[in-house]
Amino acid sequence: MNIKLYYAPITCALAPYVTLTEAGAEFEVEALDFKKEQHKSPEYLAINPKHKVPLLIVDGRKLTENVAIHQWVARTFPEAQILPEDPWLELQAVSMLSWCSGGIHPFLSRINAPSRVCQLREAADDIRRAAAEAIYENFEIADRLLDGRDHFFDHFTAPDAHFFWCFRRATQFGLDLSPFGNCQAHFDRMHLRASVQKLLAFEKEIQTQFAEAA
Ligand SMILES: N[C@@H](CCC(=O)N[C@@H](CS)C(=O)NCC(=O)O)C(=O)O
Repeated sequence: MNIKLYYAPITCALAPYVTLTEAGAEFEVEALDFKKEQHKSPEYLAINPKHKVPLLIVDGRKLTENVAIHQWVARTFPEAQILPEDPWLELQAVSMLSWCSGGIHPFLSRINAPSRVCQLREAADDIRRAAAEAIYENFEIADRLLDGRDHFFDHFTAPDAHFFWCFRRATQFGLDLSPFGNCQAHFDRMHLRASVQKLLAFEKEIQTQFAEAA
């Protein structure tokens, strides 16, 4: 099986990098330089008109969206238990992935680029403030879910990887995350995983390559 992950540093494509690694999958990574707008190049648009990462290509077939990609990883490498085995818990995990993707990520995107929501420059601070409030509300929920637990479920699963990315992105925006001690502890624990260490080393390597080529 030939697996290729289209990825860019910092982005939510970090999450499937982690789940594929946790699953023991052999995969190739195609890193895009967003600063050079490689995700909007005609070549990439021809593969993925959404101009987003992650994109997974499996034996020539394309799969976009984190929620679907993690499920593919879970089904393809069942022994890795990337999603809980129990059908109800599995759906709870899919629900959490959708929450990360649809309920948290869009607010992170607004903080990163308020002009995508409103072109008025004077609106930018308000958009960021409202998005930060939504992030805090969501992290409060996550903090309660993680109370007394190492992971969202009884072992590492895809929502841990996806939420790890959400929390990491929030740390990069200088938000006050101090009220979310359980999320912070989860974030610290995730850093100890071999998959995350591999990812962070890979990210650094790619960022260095991109900086040298700039
Ligand atoms: N719902 C998608 C979101 C993917 C997404 O928004 N990716 C961002 C990076 S975090 C991206 O590629 N943005 C580039 C763009 O929108 O042009 C998923 O969860 O896979």
